[in-house]
Amino acid sequence: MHKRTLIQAAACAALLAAGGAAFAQQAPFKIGLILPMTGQQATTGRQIEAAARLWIAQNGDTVAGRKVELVLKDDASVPDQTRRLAQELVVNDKVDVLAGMGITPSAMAVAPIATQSRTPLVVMAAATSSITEASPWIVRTSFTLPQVSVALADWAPKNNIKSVVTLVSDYGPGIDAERFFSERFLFNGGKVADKLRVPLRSPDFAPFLQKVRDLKPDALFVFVPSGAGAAVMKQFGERGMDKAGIRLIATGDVTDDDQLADMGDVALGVVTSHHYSAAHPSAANKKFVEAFQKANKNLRPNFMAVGGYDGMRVIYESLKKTGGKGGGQALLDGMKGQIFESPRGPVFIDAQTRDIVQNVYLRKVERKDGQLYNVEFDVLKDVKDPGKTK
Ligand code: VNL
Repeated sequence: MHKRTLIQAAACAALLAAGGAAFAQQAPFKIGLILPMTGQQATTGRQIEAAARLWIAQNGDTVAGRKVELVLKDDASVPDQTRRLAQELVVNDKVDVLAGMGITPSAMAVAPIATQSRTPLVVMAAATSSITEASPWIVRTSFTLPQVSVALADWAPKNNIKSVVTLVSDYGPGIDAERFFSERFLFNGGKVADKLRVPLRSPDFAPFLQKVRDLKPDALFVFVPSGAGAAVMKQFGERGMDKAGIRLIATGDVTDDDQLADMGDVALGVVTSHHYSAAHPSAANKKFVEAFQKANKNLRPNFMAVGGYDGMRVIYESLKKTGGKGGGQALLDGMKGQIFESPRGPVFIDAQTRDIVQNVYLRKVERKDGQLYNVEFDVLKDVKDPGKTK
């Protein structure tokens, strides 16, 4: 009796040990994805989550034999929440990678946590140039405002736009857009009649647009974050700006594919520059848009979705390179220098800056198959972020 119990106990312990080892080996690879699923930037969260899930559905939830788990958290784009959630994900959930970051203040709040915990942070949305300099553990798959603003400042003076007023959201990406657009536009001989900044939270564009009407520039240049474009467009139309002969030019954040279909005729003809259009005419993009719409009740993917989709690819490819083992430094090294064809076109993660190098397209809003789209008519190839200080 006694002997049998001992043998049983020993067998049990051996089983437990073996099970423990197997368990340790197969602990899932965790991606802590922090997004604004509620609040003013909720469309960004919805787009990126859908894109990340599409990536997993298309590529499987196992990489090099290792199970991958997405741990999604909603920060409502409140930076204090983002920081707290990132801390919890690193300390309690022991995530291997942090990802998401709907707005610049969220990315900035998490940067020190990435550095201290040596956890790679894949920024999929936020687009202020300096973000990648806030931590050597940051890799970006979205874009930067300087990257997309300069092309428009070259296009405008060649197209009868000699004077502008700029109107931007008063925080990181808006200040980048204002500065890089204005500097280049001035360099090209243009005149900037005024620079207006609107608050990020619950902006009222009316008084600003009134001021623009009085100044009567050839064009109004706008940056507002994804989700706010439709309100700008509506008020631009209601105030008769277009009829007063003022053209609207913008970064593609304003004619956001998430909202563009419902913006109406006022959007027709608006010229923007950006890195992604759902109408980008490549086979890879057609496949992406079709699959995304099929999986999401016909929702059209926007540039945020592509940032999320490509961010997942960068994580998967890097995990593959480590043979499923992961490890902060090895993952970060594996992310640097990746080259691939994104739905937006060819892209490259610059190993030096950890920022994305990509094509920037000039686009015009046109009706295509009965729906409004950003139709590309020119391209600047392989544009690096001009905002880097080093
Ligand atoms: C940011 C930049 C956010 C561009 C955006 O949408 C955007 C940012 C939420 O860096 O905060 O379109």
